Amino acid sequence: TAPIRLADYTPPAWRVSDVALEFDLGIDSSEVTAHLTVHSDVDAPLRLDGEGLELLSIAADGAPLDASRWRHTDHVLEVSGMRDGSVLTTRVRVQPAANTALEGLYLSGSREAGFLLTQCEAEGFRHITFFPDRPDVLARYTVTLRADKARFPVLLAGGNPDGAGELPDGRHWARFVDPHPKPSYLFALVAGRLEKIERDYVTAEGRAVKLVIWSEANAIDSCHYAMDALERSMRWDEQAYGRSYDLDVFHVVATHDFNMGAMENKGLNIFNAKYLLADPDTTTDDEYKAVEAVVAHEYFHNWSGNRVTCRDWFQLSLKEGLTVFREQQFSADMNSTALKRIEDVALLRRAQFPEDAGPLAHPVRPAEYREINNFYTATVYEKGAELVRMLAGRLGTEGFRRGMDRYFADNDGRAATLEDFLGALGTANGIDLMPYLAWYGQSGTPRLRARGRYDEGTQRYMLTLSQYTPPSASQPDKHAVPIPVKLALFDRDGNMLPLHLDGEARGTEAVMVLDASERSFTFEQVPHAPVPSLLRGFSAPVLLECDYAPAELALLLTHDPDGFNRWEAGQQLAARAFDDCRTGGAEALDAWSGALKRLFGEPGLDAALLADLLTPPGEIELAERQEAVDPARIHELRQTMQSRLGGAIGAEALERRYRELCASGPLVLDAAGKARRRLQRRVLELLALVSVDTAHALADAQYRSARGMTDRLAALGILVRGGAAEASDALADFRRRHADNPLAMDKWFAVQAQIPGEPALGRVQTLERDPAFTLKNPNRARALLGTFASGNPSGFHRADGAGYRLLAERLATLDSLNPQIAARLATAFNGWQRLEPVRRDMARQALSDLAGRPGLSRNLSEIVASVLS
Ligand code: HT7
Ligand code: ZN
Repeated sequence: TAPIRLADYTPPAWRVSDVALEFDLGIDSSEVTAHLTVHSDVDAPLRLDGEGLELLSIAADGAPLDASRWRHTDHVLEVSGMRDGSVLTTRVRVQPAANTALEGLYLSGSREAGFLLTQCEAEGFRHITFFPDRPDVLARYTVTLRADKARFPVLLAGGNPDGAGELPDGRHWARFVDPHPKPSYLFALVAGRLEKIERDYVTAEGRAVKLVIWSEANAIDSCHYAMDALERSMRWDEQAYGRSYDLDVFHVVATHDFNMGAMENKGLNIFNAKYLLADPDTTTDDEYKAVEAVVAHEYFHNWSGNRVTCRDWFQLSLKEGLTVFREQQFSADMNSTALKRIEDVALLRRAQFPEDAGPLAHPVRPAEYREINNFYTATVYEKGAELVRMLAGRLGTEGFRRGMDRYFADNDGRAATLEDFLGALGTANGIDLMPYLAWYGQSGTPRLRARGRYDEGTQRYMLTLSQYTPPSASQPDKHAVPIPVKLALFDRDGNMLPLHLDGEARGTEAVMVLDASERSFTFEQVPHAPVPSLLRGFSAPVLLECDYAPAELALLLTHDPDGFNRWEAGQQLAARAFDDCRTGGAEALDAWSGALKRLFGEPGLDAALLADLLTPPGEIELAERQEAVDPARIHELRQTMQSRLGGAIGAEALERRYRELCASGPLVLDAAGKARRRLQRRVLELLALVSVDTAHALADAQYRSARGMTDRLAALGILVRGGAAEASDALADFRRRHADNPLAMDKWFAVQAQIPGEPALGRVQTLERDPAFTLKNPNRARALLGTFASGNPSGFHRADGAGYRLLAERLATLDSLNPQIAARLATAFNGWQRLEPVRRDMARQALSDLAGRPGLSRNLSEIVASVLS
């Protein structure tokens, strides 16, 4: 298929003002009647999208349509002779139980006990009925659901309830009206046997709202945390952005069968159960945070995405980047600003930087795509959020709020573009932000070079900043982008120096904007050669290149008052320590382990921050800095550097600290409890590298006495990844204990898929034969195959290529069931060109074999072709 291009955008020839949908729901067969009131002022046929629909009838303004007036080809229904204001009625049949792609109307769970639901973003609505399925067609929806009452007692759709009643033959109906015009991708329905919890909420504007969370009966007690998170999110959006909820009901539904994390359908959010259900026995601390974050993210879409939507899918980051940023702000406010920033930057480096450095690189606003589902990427989400953060930083808190108010006011009820966004932010502040558009149109991570020169005679420090973005195949000439560099200068005792720039005192922290290829900034009244702390708070998504001496990084790691910057200095130093392990050097390794040993003994240092400081960059990030990547060697060297750290701190000190951190009493889910568990886990991991038997005995004891999933899974991971003798009993116990809980069982599969090195493949193959494994469930497929391929570099990248062949085989099978999931898992091959030659050849062979298979989906073939290019 030919690519769809941003440059070819044209407004829709036909608009739809009102949609009345009627569903006669059944598991094997559902009938959908759609009445579309259509409008146009041009003389063109009405073209509607539709895929996999059995057309039963078609009429215009109540009269059956003559066959000469319509044509149904492949994926399009074309109708001629429609007038402005006419109503087109189509009736189609779809088959929910046969829908394994989980796009459109499908069945979650078993035929006997499962429920029906929809997923429409990005282009699922065309699998439900004929419609101009594009985000710039906004319509008012009235939805009537009819179904057997015993099998489908609960009937839900987006919008406000507008009546319900009984029908003959044990059937019933329910109607919903959404007063807010919306694009088709925000349509949703749910029908089945579900339980609920409810809460009353009154918005800042005085609207009484019923909040309802639905799940299958056995999970309803695990919905309370999400309800609290939802209420916190609603309050926060009122306070931080002045945005209130705008319907009388807000429904949220959990499903175990979902392609992504969650979906912000207007008034009817649908969640992957992984991001909604939470209880201490099966949910880790990190997962609790993820539930809070995803609940908030989907809720925040109600304004950034729903009230103001996207003109076309090229603008996806307009809603996703902005909403990720809003969630980041919320999570920082609810928890810890420094820890949240560390988490987000670590994610960016682990997921987005590699994407931006390889054949899958694309701009935050791509210029073209074949399959839009392949563009829900770390670049669109995470880098997109970083771009909003830069804009917010440029405008300051008040200016950004002013700009956002303007954006929402000007674009409410519209399908907007990134130009609309930058325009509103800029206009509200009298600033031209359009230079930032360059960030949206260019792929690749810019390199930021920093060189400092101190002149003792004049007491001046000149900092020269320059930028460079490596060319890519589709963009051989990259342009300079505006890079805000927040910085501070430290003296040799670790104190921040006052900044004097251009004769002006600027406090101790300032932002320099590098708006060209190179610029120099001269600081005056600098008493000694300073140590610059650059890019504070990660003020721009770039790769910093600065020739720090290890001692300078150790100084920042030890003294920077800001938790994030401390961590950042530690990460840079750790990367250098890794190089020492590779080359036999010692300077950085000693500086890193020495500084951390001192911090380990420092009273009062936040336990969670210390845990993060003690964690070097992951194997994926370390591989990014290398040529001819050998993942097994990287794993080995990272283990070595960590054992050097463990050795520097000392087994005795580690064990002592571990025992101090072991809690007695009930499980507490507050920040202190989470921090303690995080550090306890890290300390035990380090101990396992210097005193393995002691650590395994402690892990075994921890597994058995654990009061919650965080401690239980941490212990299990240490035993399983460390190849401990105790591992198999612990795994058997875990399975017995959690056999009925799919989310816990996903962890059981995932933890085993993380076994490092050669043995991982055999374990994965054994687990594939486990009765609890199925490729049909995305969470299960991701837990085993996704963790193996994307989360276990030394296991997946076996030197004999068997990991590549296994993945390629499974992708072919998975593609026939669920192309979205197959395509996503295939991104594990990204970066194969940078592998050492033996692995590179085998990865290429596996990919070429896969590419040569007949009948691959558009989703998978696009990823495979891009990765191979
Ligand atoms: N906006 C949602 C995207 C999404 C999605 C996209 C493609 C296929 C399935 C999907 N499920 C959800 C999620 C979000 O960013 O909030
Ligand atoms: Zn989103």
